Amino acid sequence: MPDASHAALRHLDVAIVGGGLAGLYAIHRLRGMGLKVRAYEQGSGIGGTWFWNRYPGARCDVESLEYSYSFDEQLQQDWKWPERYGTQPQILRYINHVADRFDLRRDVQLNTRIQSAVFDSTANEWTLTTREGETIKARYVVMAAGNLSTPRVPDFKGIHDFKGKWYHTGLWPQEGVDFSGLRVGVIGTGSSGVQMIPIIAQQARQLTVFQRTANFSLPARNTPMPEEKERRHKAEYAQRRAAAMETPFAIGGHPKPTRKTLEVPAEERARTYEAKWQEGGSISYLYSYTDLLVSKEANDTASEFVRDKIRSIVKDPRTAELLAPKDHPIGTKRLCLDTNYYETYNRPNVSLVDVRSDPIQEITPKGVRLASGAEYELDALCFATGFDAMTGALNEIDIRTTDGAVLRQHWEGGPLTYLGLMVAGFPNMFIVTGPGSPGVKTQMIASIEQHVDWIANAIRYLGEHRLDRIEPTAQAEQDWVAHVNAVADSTLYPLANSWYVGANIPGKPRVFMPYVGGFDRYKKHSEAIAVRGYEGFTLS
Ligand code: N01
Repeated sequence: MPDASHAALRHLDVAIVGGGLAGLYAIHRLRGMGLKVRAYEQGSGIGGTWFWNRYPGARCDVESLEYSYSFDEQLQQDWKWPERYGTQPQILRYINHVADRFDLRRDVQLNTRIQSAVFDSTANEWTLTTREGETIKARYVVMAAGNLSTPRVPDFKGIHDFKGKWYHTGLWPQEGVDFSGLRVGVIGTGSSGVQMIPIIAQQARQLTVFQRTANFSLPARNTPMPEEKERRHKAEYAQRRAAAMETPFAIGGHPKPTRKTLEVPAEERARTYEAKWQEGGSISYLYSYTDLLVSKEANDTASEFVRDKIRSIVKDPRTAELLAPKDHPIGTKRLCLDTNYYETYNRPNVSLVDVRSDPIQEITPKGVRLASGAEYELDALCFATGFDAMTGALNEIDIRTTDGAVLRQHWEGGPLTYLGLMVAGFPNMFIVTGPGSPGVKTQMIASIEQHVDWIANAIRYLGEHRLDRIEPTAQAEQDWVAHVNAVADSTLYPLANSWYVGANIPGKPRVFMPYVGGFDRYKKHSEAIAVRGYEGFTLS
């Protein structure tokens, strides 16, 4: 509950929704402009994604020297990442360090869920209300509520009758879970499932994985941080960050490919794929050739290489064939990174159940029953079933204006934004890495910093020009959404049933949500728009 100091009506320049990596940087950046800001975070701690996703094996799939803030040279020099890829506890420790180092906590209010946000079109002011009963007034709102922050457990019949314990990866208990000696079921084989399954397999008496769709996964090849690698990286950190800005994924250190896949002889291709498989990481693999994400024929070669790897690792041929993805080209769903994922299926205590051919019918008090009637008795059940991605967090807030605009209605047919940053009809409301932004297809922190800087500059511009509001025109929004879709349609991405198109949520409109034209193009374009006096926006 908020303490007494929160009870009075609060007036802010900027109310920030969310206390994760985006919300925290927004506090730092906007407070640095002399603005009165405050972030509202529903969790009992800061960190967003890295606060909630504490499942066993949770780890970032971008290397730790890249997946970190760039806004402070001394911070990036001082911080020591212990491993090539940061674990959830390591990243959460880093976020807490940043909050302390830059004194951000005093402007974060924890355990506070924003329930509604209403824009008064006459006063040009937002009024936010919290579940805890507080009212906040602010000139601007920055929605930093995350893209994968609304965990989703499928609506299985009988789930509440299950006698064992069940968990979702995105709502994992802070104290952890001990699966020793238990019969455990995991539903879902996306990035979360793929990371969690090898660890749970080591603890559980029996692990049953319920797979609906096989996903491609590459070895992470995680290691303790090599000292020499860290030293070299830090010696040229600023240049490396700048170079990352010139790439589609905002990740440096990978030479851009120059050749098309089929121009290269098959034996040479196989050697390249093998070298990248051995090196580990997903960017390097997708950077093998220029056309892997635009040509199906090219992609088939990279997909088949990984399918063959799966067949060579997994001893039982039936299990191997089930694990080998065939319904989407590699890279068109988020490519997973793993440590011993496929090897785990060779363990005697692990079995794979295909719930594509025999779907889950219901959860029973004892376990999981499939349509065929087969029942699996379980002591614990883990849902790695994903999130209501990109729109879930904002649609949970009742966002409207006194002019009658309602965000949930505006987005009924799928999210509409201009640059992923603002929505027509909702003045002075900014979104960090929203739908229509490249955020989720990039090194997320780079996109967060770029978006927040853009927002800060827009707010400064309004102040300097004595203007009260900014909003995109309906035409600019329509054109941007059409552009986002046209870019996606020129690639193989739409071939996959992924959360990028809302496919994991029954009834969600199928619209391609992220901008896949590349971080580099997006950054130049959005910044040029600002330089041209905020083209496509109405300022008044
Ligand atoms: O979720 P997902 P996630 N019956 O949506 C299955 C980021 N992330 O939490 O594909 C049976 O990818 C579903 O099956 P299907 C990353 O961006 C990053 O794993 O819909 N199965 C799928 O297998 C990632 O993409 C990191 O057929 C059902 C799974 O559940 C995003 O978060 C780590 C089902 C959901 O996969 C989300 O990943 C973790 C049903 N009714 C996450 N409903 C790293 O940085 C759903 N499924 C490493």
